[in-house]
Amino acid sequence: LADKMAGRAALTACFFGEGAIAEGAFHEAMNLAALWQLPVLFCCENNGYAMGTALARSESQTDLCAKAASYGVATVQVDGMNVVAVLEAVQGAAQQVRTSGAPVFVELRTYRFRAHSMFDPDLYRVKQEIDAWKTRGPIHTYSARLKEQGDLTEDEFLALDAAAQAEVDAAVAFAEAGTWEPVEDLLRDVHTPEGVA
Ligand SMILES: Cc1ncc(C[n+]2csc(CCOP(=O)(O)OP(=O)(O)O)c2C)c(N)n1
Repeated sequence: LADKMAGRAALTACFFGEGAIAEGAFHEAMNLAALWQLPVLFCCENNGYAMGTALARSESQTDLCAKAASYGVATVQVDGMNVVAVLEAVQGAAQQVRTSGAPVFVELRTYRFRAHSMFDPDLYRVKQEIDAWKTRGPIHTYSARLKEQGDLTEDEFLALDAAAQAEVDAAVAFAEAGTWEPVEDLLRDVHTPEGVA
């Protein structure tokens, strides 16, 4: 909205899980983005479970694109496990937002291999389901495709994998060695008029 009012040619991308679609804020955002023709790319990562709640247990309409479409928002559904399909779908959707100035809703159909958090005992689904989705894991399928095409060797893959693991290990070590934020910083970047918060 700010970009449109200021006449800036910008696009805002919002990322959220399908769990957010059960919240009123999603519907208000869809309505106003469509009504006011705002340049927003809504990216919904639909992994089938909001924490431990399967989509069909919380939604009367499980077709998420139909919900966005009911507000007059253009929609695209894509296999979120396919790296190339995601790239193409999101590039196309972003282009559509830029040329039309109107919002587009992208549903990325994917899966969460691990529990929602360390407090989630993961008892709401069977191991076979997780294993079946793992065979479609994008790191495996995309690296296999690159190897088939002759664009990646096993050694190169292992080197990339080790580099990614080292980066994560370094980030964890950095976080664990860090100090607590000072209390004075709690309201930094919180956008409220001074004194109100
Ligand atoms: C505004 C708000 N409402 C409710 C919650 C409680 N809550 C935490 S996670 C969650 C479900 C999230 O679902 P999804 O985004 O699909 O996440 P996933 O389990 O796939 O990580 C909810 C309702 C919250 N954190 N914030």
